[in-house]
Amino acid sequence: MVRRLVLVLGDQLSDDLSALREGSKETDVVVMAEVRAETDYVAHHPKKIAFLFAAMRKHAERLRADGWEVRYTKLDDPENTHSIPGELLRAADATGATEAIGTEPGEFRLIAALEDGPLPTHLFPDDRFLCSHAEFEAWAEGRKELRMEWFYREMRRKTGLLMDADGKPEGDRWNYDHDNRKPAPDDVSDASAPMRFTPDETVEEVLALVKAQFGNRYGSLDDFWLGTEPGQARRALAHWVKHNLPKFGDFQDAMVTGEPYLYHAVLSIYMNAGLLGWREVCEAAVEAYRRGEAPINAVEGFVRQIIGWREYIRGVYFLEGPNYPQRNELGHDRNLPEFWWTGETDMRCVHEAVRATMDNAYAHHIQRLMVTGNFGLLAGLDPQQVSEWYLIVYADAYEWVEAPNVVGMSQFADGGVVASKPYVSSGAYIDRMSDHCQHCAYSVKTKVGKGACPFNLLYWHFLNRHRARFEDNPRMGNMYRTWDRMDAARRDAVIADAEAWLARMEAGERV
Ligand code: FAD
Ligand code: DLZ
Ligand code: SF4
Repeated sequence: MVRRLVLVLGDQLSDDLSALREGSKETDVVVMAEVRAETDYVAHHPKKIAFLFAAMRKHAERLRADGWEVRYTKLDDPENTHSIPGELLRAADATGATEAIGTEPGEFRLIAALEDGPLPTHLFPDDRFLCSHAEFEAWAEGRKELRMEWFYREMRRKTGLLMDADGKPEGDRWNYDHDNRKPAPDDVSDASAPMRFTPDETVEEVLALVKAQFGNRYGSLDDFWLGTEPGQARRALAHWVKHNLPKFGDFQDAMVTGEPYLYHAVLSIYMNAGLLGWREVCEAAVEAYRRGEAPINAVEGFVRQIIGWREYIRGVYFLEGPNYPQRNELGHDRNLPEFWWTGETDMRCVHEAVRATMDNAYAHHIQRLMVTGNFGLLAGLDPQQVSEWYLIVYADAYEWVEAPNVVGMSQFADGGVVASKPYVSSGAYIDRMSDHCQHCAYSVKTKVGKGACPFNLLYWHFLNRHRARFEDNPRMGNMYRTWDRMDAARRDAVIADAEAWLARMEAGERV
């Protein structure tokens, strides 16, 4: 029998992986490697690296216990070539293997490196997802617009999740989003923080390595509490279903100072690395609904995020191809301001989101979309710099999921593949959904002049500078009519104030 290498990447830590299914414990050798090419292609948050390395080391042990021969390279191994193709080649030399197999990586960059690498490597589809590339392509074929809602209904039918015996959606409605927009509650004392895990020996060893090698990077390594094995991820899921799922729907779009997680699941970190699968996560939520422990709006909303949004986003990444992350349809080119890295800004909402991100390698969806994302789009930041920032700072970020969310949904740089209109809002939205404005140096009620909230100024600046593109969009007509009703002197003052504010930001002043 030919001896082959079976590559398992850092975000492929699932027991049921196509490459492992295709490999043979009798003849093949699993290769796993901690390498600089992966830690440094962008300067990932140290917590993300620590989480992955610890989870990788434990996965290697599980595979060994399961009867696999595993060649595992630690980052500080003096022989480490520091690239995945390099480690495959070294393993081939050592074992006599002449070819490798793997599961398709979630980034075009790494797919190309493996396909063009020195060792013949065959990649099998990543069937840990519900929707294959071919199925998504077939769904997208001939459609003028790739609306997530229609895709989601297909996935509901396909899985049978929240469907009744007649093939109708549970409760006769496909989507309960309308019920899921409650503003920040006054009291969130019942929101439970995600389940925390005390670092064990493996995690401690990795934390020391990451501190020594990546300690100077953006992001804090302190207070590491993430789970790093499937059993822990499952306990975190059960904990969230019990404590927070019931309120997840109601307050999905809310933001509260000092509550970085609110009722969110904090499960994408585990799911994207392979420690949890879409089915068990959805089933845990649906079972809570069946037991009468969580309402339909919460459970449907959650299931939609997983079999709808998550699968749709991945479908778009692979459908649109390797150039997708480079798109810049709005021609935005402003550099990222320093406060995206430090949180040092008078904008309370941005400060909260950036500080939480630095501390936890996590921010919830509405902070990502309506605070930092919204700001980036309004201020005309270069979408590639914005995208790189998101890839660096979040522990759940891999390009397949990060790029369509950032370049597409949040920055509209794909020209409307993911979003039918740009996700822009003035300060009023943030004020309605959060308590941040109450603690802010700016005044959200002030639209122009001294102390005006920058989101108010930049909102009109954005609409004004992109008028030719958006004024005929039926969902944006109202915005332009409101703008046109303002008297000309006020419009000029808003634009002048917005430009002065942007100039101060670009000059590096505290804004
Ligand atoms: P919850 O809010 O509790 O949602 C439950 C689950 O639904 C998540 O765990 C996730 O698996 C899934 N989900 C929800 N929305 C999306 C979505 N739009 N795309 C994919 N999955 C989704 N998600 C990532 O996993 N990685 C990223 O790099 C990432 N970057 C983002 C960047 C921007 C600008 C935006 C607007 C969204 C991004 N998202 C990303 C989607 C979403 O914000 C995160 O999945 C979510 O915040 C993760 O936290 P949670 O587990 O507490 O999610
Ligand atoms: C994100 C990441 C990091 C930081 N380090 C490694 C690593 O050292 N070894 C590895 O196999 N994978 C790592 N990863 C995950 C890969 O970057 C990921 O597989 C690709 O980005 C494709 O999704
Ligand atoms: Fe953010 Fe404006 Fe509110 Fe300040 S006033 S928190 S900048 S929306």
